[in-house]
Amino acid sequence: MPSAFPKISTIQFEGPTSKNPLAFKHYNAGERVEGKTMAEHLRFSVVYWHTMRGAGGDMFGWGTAQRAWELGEGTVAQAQHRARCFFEFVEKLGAPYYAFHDRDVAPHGKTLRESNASLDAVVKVMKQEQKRSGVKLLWGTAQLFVHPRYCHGAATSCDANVFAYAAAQVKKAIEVTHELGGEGYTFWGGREGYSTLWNTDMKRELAHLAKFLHMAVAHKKAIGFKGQFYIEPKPKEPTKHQYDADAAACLNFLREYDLIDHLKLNLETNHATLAGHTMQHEMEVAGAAGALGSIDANTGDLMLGWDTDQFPTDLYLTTQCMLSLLKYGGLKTGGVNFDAKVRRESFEPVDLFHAHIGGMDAFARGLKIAAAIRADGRLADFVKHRYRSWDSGLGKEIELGKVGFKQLEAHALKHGEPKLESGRQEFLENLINDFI
Ligand code: XUL
Ligand code: CO
Repeated sequence: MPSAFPKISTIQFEGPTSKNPLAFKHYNAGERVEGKTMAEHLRFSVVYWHTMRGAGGDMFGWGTAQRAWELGEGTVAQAQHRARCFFEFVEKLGAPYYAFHDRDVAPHGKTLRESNASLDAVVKVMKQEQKRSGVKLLWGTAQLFVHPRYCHGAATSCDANVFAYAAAQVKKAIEVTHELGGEGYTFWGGREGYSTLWNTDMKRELAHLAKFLHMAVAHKKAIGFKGQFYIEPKPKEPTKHQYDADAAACLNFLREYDLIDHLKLNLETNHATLAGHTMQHEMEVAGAAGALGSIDANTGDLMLGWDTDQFPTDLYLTTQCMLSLLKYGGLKTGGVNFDAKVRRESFEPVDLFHAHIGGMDAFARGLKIAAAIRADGRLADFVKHRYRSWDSGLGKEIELGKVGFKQLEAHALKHGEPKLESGRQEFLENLINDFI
């Protein structure tokens, strides 16, 4: 097979002084940080959809991307060829994982049977390519938002026949994920939400979504798939309100419908910011609930209010991500998955390399900075010290549930006005800057 990236060889680590744009300056896969290699901490993953299927089109213009492997045929053979090109990219980049939707690797058929057959034919090639390259599947998912049948949603559609079609599609997607040895499976509710409440029975739709997920859990068990299920929060886009709005909404939904033991969260930076949160906030919400599963690493644009899915290069962002990840014990089945796309103006294949190398280096630096902040200890000591009134005496008794309002009233009457201390935000911001 002719090379899709003939001028590019495997990306090497050359260190911080290198001027080579096609080399890592900070991501050194085998380098150890806090007792694990960078590769083990970061578990980088490339997404099939933006990397191979993103043509750079927007609502004002056609695609711009120059992709020699796009022959415009829409056939299974074409999809198989594209899959081989994808693995060449991931292998040359040196990322250990990838993620895909069923319908971005294989064409939509006229019937479900035909779609499944096309998917099987492409999965066969993906399996061969995984074996050849050593690249593994982080998670699979089903695309339940492109086809017109899903215009009212999939699991939350007003039409039970659509629910059934979506269930059949997800059943197959879980099965091929299992076949490819996937370490997880993600549910992102592409159109699980509403455009207007005038036509929507929200209570019923939410109950249907829960039923759908319970069926998925049952099927997972039935076929012996051991991968982790994730739910991916996003507040809006394409619908005006997506039910999986943010980490807190997802956790509440999972608890209400008795799904909390079966799904963790796959958090995405640009989704967090669309919800009015920072990624660090979302990671702390998930981490505190023991539900921090995986991250879709990208970033938005401060000036734009939509999901721009840009590659992450901001060291404050990656440092915050890595501080939260290290705090909650690191990634297990999840990864740092670049759900990100190059700009419409960055239309050459080499831009795909620049983008991923930059994201990987930014996360490697975030990891090193976070580890240095933790080794220094002043930040953690400050926080610990700030809460010291809870470590003994009254605070400890409150935490242990040994006192009630009566005893607390007696305490307040006896001790009078509490003496507070500064929160020292500016001091801490300066402290963090010493490491960046
Ligand atoms: C959409 C998004 C999806 C999911 C997978 O905003 O993030 O690509 O990650 O369906
Ligand atoms: Co995503």
